[in-house]
Amino acid sequence: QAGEAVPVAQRSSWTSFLKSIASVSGDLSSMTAPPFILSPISLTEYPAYWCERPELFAEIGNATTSEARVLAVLKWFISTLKGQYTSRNETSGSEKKPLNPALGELFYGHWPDKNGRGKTDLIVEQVSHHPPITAYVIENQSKGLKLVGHNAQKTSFSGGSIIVKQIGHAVLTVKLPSGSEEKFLLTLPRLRIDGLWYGAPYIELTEHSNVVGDGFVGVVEYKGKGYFSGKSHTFKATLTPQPGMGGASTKEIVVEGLWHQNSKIVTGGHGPFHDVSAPKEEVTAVGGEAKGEMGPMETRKLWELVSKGIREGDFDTASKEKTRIENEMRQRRKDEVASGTSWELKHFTPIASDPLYEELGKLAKITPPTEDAYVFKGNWPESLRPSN
Ligand code: CLR
Repeated sequence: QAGEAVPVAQRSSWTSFLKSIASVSGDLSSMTAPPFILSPISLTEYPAYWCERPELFAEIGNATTSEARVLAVLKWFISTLKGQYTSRNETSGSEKKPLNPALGELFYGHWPDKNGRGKTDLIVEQVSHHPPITAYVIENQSKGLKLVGHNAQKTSFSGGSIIVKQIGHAVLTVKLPSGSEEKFLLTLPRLRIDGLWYGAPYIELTEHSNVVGDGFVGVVEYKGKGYFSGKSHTFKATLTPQPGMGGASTKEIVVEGLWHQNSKIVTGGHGPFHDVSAPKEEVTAVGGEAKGEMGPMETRKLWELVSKGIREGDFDTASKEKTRIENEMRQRRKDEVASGTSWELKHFTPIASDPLYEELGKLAKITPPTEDAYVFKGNWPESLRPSN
């Protein structure tokens, strides 16, 4: 029955929400949804999903050959998918609609050093509000690893599902002991959000994404229920060495499995590959101001009362506070226009085309051939890098 998981009092507003999704395509982020589907967490917190297995990230820095390195990158990448795409179902019963970040919204955090893996730091900044674009940097300085990326979404409605095309990419820079650098380009899968009719949305990954670098072109293909293995969350990753790109190896490597469980190498080697049955490790949020305090644009401070309202079921307060913030932001934009100024980003500088995306993208025939990017300014807050 329609709306089975929807509280009875919210069924008609859920139906009209679905109708408006079907008619408005592009950007769902600013659409008003019924309370039961609201998440108290802003999209600026989502980049933390990239590092919830910090030891796998650190392992990339320990690899000593191209092949070992690209395998470590792939293993870390695949191991983030469970957190990125199924964790809301586990913590709140279904996919939820995150808070739509304000321009300049910030999130800072870290994962502590443990068992020699080194400390990993995170900065996130909302670099555009309309359309919503989130930029992030994750760095493990002691292992010479830095991930810089941004993401946005284009949504459409098809066959009762929301189709989310992810726009954006990430570049992982690995500093080698020799002093030279190896760079990897990562692109993102397409999402299909099913279960809408019942009010219990969940994500399936579709199409493919790429991991390109160190002499290898990697393609990760995603399939859901009803496709070749018949199971949800199936993937197949193929790493193809590029002749003349330095990779000493010439053999293709294929990995197959379920991204939310485990996988194995089936060609070019054998044995278990990734396994995400062990619990992940959430980021420790820190304030970016003096003494680790949170400034007014830091996500947990900015949305404090909205989140509290959503968590406690006080949707009146949540909605009043949300309107107050949105009006404040609108006023800020008006003032900027009036004074001929514009909002200055704190941690990132936009560039119209990322040369590395073009160079590595060409190898994997990634479309579009060029994409913009956000370059990290290198300014870590004192609370994350006391030595600065
Ligand atoms: C953001 C980038 C992360 C991975 C990720 C996971 C879930 C995605 C989210 C991204 C973007 C926003 C998203 C969300 C799932 C639902 C939500 C697509 C890609 C949309 C805007 C909300 C739809 C509303 C229904 C749940 C009712 O690395």
